[in-house]
Amino acid sequence: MTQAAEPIGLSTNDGSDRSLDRDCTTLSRHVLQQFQTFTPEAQDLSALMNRIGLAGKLVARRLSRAGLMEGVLGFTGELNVQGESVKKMDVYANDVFISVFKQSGLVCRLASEEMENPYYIPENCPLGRYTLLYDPIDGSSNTDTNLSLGSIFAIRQQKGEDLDHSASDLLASGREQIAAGYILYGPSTMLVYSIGKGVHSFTLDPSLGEFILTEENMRIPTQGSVYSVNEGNFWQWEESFREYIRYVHRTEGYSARYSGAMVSDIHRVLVQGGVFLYPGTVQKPEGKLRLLYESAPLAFLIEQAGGRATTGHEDILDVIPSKLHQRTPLIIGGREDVAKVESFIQNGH
Ligand code: P6P
Repeated sequence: MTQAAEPIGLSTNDGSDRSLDRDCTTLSRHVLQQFQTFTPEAQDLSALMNRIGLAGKLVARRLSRAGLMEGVLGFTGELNVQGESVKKMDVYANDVFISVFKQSGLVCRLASEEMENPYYIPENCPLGRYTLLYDPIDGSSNTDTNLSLGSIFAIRQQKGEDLDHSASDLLASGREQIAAGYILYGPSTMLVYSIGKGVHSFTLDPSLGEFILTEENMRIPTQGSVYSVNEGNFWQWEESFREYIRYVHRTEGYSARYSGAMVSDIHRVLVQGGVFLYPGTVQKPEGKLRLLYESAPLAFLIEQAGGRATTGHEDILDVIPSKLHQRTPLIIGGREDVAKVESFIQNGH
């Protein structure tokens, strides 16, 4: 007599239904679960995150084939608004984020490291009340060497009509962000995000073409062994930062990790604990990293995970920029690790 098939929906011995449920916990579903409602705002953010996921998939696909295709790697020969040489991947990824939001009715404006002024998607304005701020490829120096890279994003609610396209409402503190996160293009492609209800990570399952929930409510260790900084800049820093580096050099238990892509280094700090820092220099006290689409989104995320992010004198999320591409010093990580760096600054070393 043959064994009757298990009724669908009941858990089976191997827990296969549980894995089915996990495989169905996609990004868009998870956002709705976070809201525990289906209001228009919840639906909007769910659709927004789904499109950011699509952008991540398109960039990941391009990166995975970069060595096999013409015209993917290398420089364009142009300089961006930051005066930096532009990689072909920078341009491609920048265009991807614009394309995924066309005909979405969601995002009216996109502000990017690669564009001097925000890009408007006319068909979405004024209906679309959201603005996407993003660094399409963070760590583009790693593109031609097959090392980890990232994309960083933040979502803000448009304030006012912005009829003159000045986007002046974007010059506001990071506490105005309604969502933020990053995509990490590494051995696997991960998307980590928060809508202010904790930090959650997803892993791209290429066989499904979906980001599947990996970890919910991530918490950064308050203290870790990793310090992540480009020590090649040692002699350009203020003395307090040199004193901190001398401290970790002579103190047992610290390890230096630095990849050249902030998303990769900060993901390590989120998972294992520690601190990432990019101080200003005597010549450029404002630092290298940008506030609105690099430091503020990452600060939002790390604070949601129980960590801290500061300029050394002020919480990153409290800084109100005077210009779109404003730069900032950044110290970000576990509470105790950030406090240790601050102690050298406050003691006026
Ligand atoms: P440096 C990449 O260009 C980036 O913005 C961050 O991702 C990275 O941490 C940093 O700059 C690297 O800068 O000066 O150490 O090469």
